[in-house]
Amino acid sequence: MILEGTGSQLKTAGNLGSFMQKEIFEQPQSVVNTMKGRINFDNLTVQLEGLKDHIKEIQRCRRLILFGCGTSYHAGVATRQILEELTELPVLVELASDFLDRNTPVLREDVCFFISQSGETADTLLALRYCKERGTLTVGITNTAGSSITQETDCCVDINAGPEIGVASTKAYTSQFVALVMFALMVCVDRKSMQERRKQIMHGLKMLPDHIKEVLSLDDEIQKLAVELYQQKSVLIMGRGYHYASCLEGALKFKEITYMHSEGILAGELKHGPLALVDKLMPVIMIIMRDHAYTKCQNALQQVVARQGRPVVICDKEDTETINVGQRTIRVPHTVDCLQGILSVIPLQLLAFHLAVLRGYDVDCPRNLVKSVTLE
Ligand code: G6Q
Repeated sequence: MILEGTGSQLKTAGNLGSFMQKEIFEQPQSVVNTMKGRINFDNLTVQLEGLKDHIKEIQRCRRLILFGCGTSYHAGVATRQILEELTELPVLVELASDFLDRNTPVLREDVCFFISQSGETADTLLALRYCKERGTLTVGITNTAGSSITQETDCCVDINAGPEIGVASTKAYTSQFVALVMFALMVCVDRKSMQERRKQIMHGLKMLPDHIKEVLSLDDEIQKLAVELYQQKSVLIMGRGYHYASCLEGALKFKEITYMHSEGILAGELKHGPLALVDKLMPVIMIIMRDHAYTKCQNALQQVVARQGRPVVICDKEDTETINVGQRTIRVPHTVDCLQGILSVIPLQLLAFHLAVLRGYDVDCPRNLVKSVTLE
């Protein structure tokens, strides 16, 4: 399906032209569906029914291990930091295929999470069986009730994002993200020292649908950026901390549907190699948000600019320091640090979509890919 017209033309026609675009624009509602009936914003509690019989065991465990492939793996990378902070447990994130290639020790005291939109991905399912055989508690995070992962895990959280048809995952990613943050909030409910932090995050979750709407309203601006970029061969996406996952996920969207070469680069690694790629011709997108990594990201920006790079910066709309230095910016609303990654990834979803349309590709069914990878 080749789309014509700009994003806004498609939207005002009340007829979003592809499943992917429709699913990107559903995110203010899909994140609400993930939270619905589970969060009480008055008494600041979270109840994930599927986990309630196992929560004590989870609180006593030694490590959390998150498994997934592709986008679902990125949801683990995106939430690792807040899980470490709120659970005070070591958290490992594993690509299921890589985990299976090793003879990886897992311990009975580990709790293993299997993140999968479809619930049928072969590598994730095989990793689940491997962990089960070794006696760990297994938890599914899926979008498909009745799927193999929901049936074979000891307990499960349905992310309730609604059916996702576009091969490139969008709303499932943000709902997986929200579900994992809710899990972290549930685990630390009794920790006195965490109550202020929990309140902040709950507030961020409450505001999330409005913040996502605000990001989606940047669609026309992002479409214009796509017009400038669509004939390029390559795009580098750089960030760190909470936003490294958005870089990886953005680069995956670019590869999948635009067929452009794209890499998500951890800004802390720039000097160890990737900086050699930067010159005045290389398209670069940087994510710089007002969080604990801000100064380090500003340093990375200076390194890129010093090599004649002209990055587009996704930043906080109130960050005048970044806005005033003359870089091209995409300005998103500010939220609590651990949820900001949801707002930094959506501009990249939109950009990938517009680039693919301008390049004349079928955004819903990219070449060589299928929605559910049921073979190893
Ligand atoms: C991303 C894709 C893909 C997907 C994996 C894992 O845009 O949809 O990377 O996330 O194939 O699929 P499941 O989440 O269904 O396990």
